[in-house]
Order: sequence, then C-alpha cells, then structure tokens
Amino acid sequence: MIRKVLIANRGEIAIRIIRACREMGILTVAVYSEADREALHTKLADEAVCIGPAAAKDSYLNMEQIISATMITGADAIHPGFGFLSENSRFAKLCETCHITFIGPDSDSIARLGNKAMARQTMIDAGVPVIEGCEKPLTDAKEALEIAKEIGFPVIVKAVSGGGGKGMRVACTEEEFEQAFLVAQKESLQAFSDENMYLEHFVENPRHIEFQILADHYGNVVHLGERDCSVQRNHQKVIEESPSAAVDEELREKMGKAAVLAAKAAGYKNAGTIEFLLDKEKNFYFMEMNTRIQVEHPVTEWVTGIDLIKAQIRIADGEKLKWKQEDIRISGHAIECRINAENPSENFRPCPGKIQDMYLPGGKGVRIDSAIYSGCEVSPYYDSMIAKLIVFAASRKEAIEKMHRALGEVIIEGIQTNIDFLYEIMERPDYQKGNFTIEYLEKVLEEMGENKQ
Ligand code: MV4
Repeated sequence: MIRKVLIANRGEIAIRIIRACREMGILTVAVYSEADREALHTKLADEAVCIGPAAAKDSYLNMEQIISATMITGADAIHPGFGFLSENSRFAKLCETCHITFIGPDSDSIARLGNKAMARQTMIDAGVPVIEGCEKPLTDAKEALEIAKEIGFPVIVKAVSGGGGKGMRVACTEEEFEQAFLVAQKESLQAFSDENMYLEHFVENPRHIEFQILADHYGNVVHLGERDCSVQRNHQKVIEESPSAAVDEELREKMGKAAVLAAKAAGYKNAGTIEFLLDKEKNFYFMEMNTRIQVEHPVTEWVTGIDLIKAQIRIADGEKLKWKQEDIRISGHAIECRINAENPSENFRPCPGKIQDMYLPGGKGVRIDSAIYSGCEVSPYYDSMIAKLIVFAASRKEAIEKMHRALGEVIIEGIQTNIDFLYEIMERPDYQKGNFTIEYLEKVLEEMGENKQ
C-alpha cells in the first residue's frame, strides 16, 4: 500500500499531486532546489527536502539526491509529474531496483516508447495507422536521400530519440534534403547523444489530436477521449480543449480504438497519451506516445469526471481499473489556457521576477492550477508557465465565453504575462469556429504584426 509519496517535481503539477494525495490520505514529501525554498510546493507538502542548487541538473534532475530523499523520508512511491525525470527510463529503472513504486509505466515501456522508431514499428505491427515512412534508423544522409525519394517529398526527418519537436526538420525537395538531415542529426546528437534518424512523409496543415488512456496491471485499457492541442507555438502548446471541434462520435470511436490498441501493443501500464496527426480528409496517424501525465490533463478530467492523478496512484498501487469503456462518458466542453511569464511583444521572451500583487478568477466552471502567490518569485531557472486556467461549460461556445470572462478577471502585477494575448484569441472568429491547425498561431501572429505596422 502506498502511504507516502515523494513528488519529484515543482510548480503547479507538484501542487496538483499534493492535493490528490491529501484527499486520499497519503502523506507527501516535496523536494526543492535552493531557488525553491519559498516555493508553494515546499510549504504545502507534509515534509520537504532540499536536493541541491537551482540549476535543474543539480536538483530536479539529480537522481541520486531524489532517491536518497525518498529513503530518508521513508516514502514508498515517487510521482515524477511531467518534464524533468518523468520520461527517463534509467530513473524508472533505479526506482524499480530500489523497490520504490514509480507512479508511471515500467522502465521497459518508457525506453521502448522513447525510441520513436521502435514505437513506430510497434504500432505498425499492431495495425495502428502510421504515416508513410521508414522506421529503419538512418545515420547516413546519402542513404537517407534514396529512401526519401521513395517516400516522396515533402519529407520530415526525425530523431529516433526525439519527441516534442526536437531534432526535426522538413525537406520540401531533393535539393534541401541533405542539409535538413544533417541539421536535424546534429541537433539530435547534441540533445540526446544519438545520431539515429528516421523519415516520414510530411503531412501538411494537420491538427494535433491526442487520446488519454488509462491501463492497469491486468491488461485493462480504457480511453478517455481526445484533446485538441493544435493551438501551439514552437512546439509549446498554448490552448488545449476537449472534445475537439474536429472529432465527431464516429471518429472518436475509431481513434479511441486505435489508442487502446496502441497501449495494449506496448504492454503499457498507468496513464498515457497517444498523439495523432489528423489531416484535412480526417485520416489520422500515430505520432508518438507520451508516457507521463501531461500539462493539459485537466480538460480530460473535466469532461470525464475522472481524477487522473488519483487514477495514476491507484494503478501504481496495483488496483484494477474501476471503469469499462462503456462507463466512460464525455460530456460538456473544457478549455485550458497556459498562462506564462513572458512578453508576447518581445517574441514571447520569458519574464521572471517577483509577483507584486495578484487576483485569480473563480466562479462556476473555473479551475486554476498554479503555484504562484502574492509576493512569490518566478524563477528564471525553470519553465515560464505560472498557471493553468481551465474552464468547463455545456457547449464549446459557452466554454469560450467563460474563458474570455475569466481571462478578463486575472490580475498579475510585477511581471509580464501572455494573458492579453490569450484574451484576444478568444475573440477571434476563426478560433470560435474551431477553424485551426498546428500552423494557426504562426498565422495569427503574422496578422497581429501586420495590424500594428
Ligand atoms: C509531423 C508533422 C507532419 N508530418 N510528422 C511535431 C512534434 C512531434 N510530436 C511530431 N511533430 C510533427 N510531426 C509528419 N510526418 C508535423 C509535426 C508538427 C507538429 C505536430 C503537432 C503539433 C505541433 C506541430 C508543430 C510542428 C510540426
């Protein structure tokens, strides 16, 4: 039985996990860096252990320190949150070796799905649709060019160890290919120490649709519907919603079945997300599987009524899933906006600093997940996301109206944020109609730039 959980993370997700544990009667241990002595997660947990200097590599990424903190406090499980060590198979393995319950999938699943070429092959074997391409790892640009010609241009070069957009380049023609391959490969070598690349045909103007799944240790898998994460910039999601305006009941059932098949083929356990691209003709293709709880999980929680963090803990503790697929009902509409400490008029440059004063919105159908408080410091060392504003209403239209209202109430003084930018998007007819793909924000920003000149 899990009695005490160490949270190997910071910020709003650490708070989210502390809240779930407290409601379940589970004790919590926070770990914090020297920069986070006054952070909310440090104050709110039952115990807190300092694990090192501000730089993430010395603290939140320091496996030995985190395992030591777990041992010293007698915690029996670690929740990794997202980012940091959440998708590090060596860390999950270390937990397994030390008989600490890692609240997530086993280290083998993380390793297998982290290798994007292997993940692709697993999906092909299972009959999950993938984009035409070549999962054979390639290191030589000349050899890759021959395969690219067979696939047909445009082609996208992806790092086998990549994900989330790192180590990726598009080549529109044969002439561009070698350069694109070498740049992507160099990036991959630097970021992941891996020169292995793979190729896919490049799908133009798709939507990013991802499915949440839950899988227990006894082979039961359910999907909790989709999230539309197309509104993003530089591979950073900005607005997410569930359900997607582009997915009807029939498509949801088809994609959901594929997502469950994907999880089963990977022998997956715990909460996971299957990313798909959805093209204009409503063809969908497997991209990658994320083996962590995601930032945008609250929109799924709201349309399904399921607490995903509690579900993760129960699964890790060996409980059977409480739901069969037919028990899962999607109702209403939820939208999440990521509030970042950044300046939109300076190309979204991060803007850390002290929050002098603040007021966050409330009312029916409004949820804030955040770790900020009046007088707190937003550190330059970590991610600039300072709050998530999530709304729920019966329809998409009402959810947008509610988000617009709630964004209008936010007061954050002392630092720059993207709140006004988000507020403007809620007012756009194209957004309101659900008319967007992954290129949407780029076009919006171009338009906004033109209007200023
Ligand atoms: C693609 C693609 C088009 N065609 N693959 C970006 C992150 C990673 N999950 C996969 N990504 C993409 N893969 C093919 N064959 C376009 C993207 C992509 C993207 C995907 C989802 C959300 C935002 C994106 C932004 C740029 C590119």
